[in-house]
Amino acid sequence: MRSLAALPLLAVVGVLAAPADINPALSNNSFVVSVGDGGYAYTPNTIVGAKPGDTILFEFRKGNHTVTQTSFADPCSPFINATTNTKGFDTGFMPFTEGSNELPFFQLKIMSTEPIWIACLQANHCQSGMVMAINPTADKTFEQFRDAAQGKTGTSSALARVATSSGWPALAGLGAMLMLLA
Ligand SMILES: [Cu+2]
Repeated sequence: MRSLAALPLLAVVGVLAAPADINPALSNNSFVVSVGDGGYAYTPNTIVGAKPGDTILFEFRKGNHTVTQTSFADPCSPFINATTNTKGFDTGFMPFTEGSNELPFFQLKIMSTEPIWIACLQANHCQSGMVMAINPTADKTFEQFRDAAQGKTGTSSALARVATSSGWPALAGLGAMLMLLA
């Protein structure tokens, strides 16, 4: 009886050790988000459980949109930490040409489990609800973020930025970075 009991233990140890030793990347998840397909929308508009090493592929399927890191407190403005001068990632405008065979895309690499807030800064798209949350929390939900975005009035901050920006795309962000794929 004693020897029989020992065998399953050995087997369990072997199974657990194998994936981590052979290929750590197996545990990473890939998500795909469609941009603009359903009007002013990211589909899906919420991703939960994203963790460092995961990737999110944004496919720009219609219109002309951006994937811009913003903040919970200011949903429709590009993220910037004024103290450290840390900025967010920003694809800039990614127009899709109707009838084209080429689908513009960007891949976002997740580097944190903290919430990441995203908006489209084309015209009034953000204010129309074109926002997205990665890892929202019970205290800071996607719905709260979207409601705040839609409560904004006046000229979108995006319009001012379009006229002055020459730094797109901005790849490095807070908790995530954009990667150009070959
Ligand atoms: Cu848009």
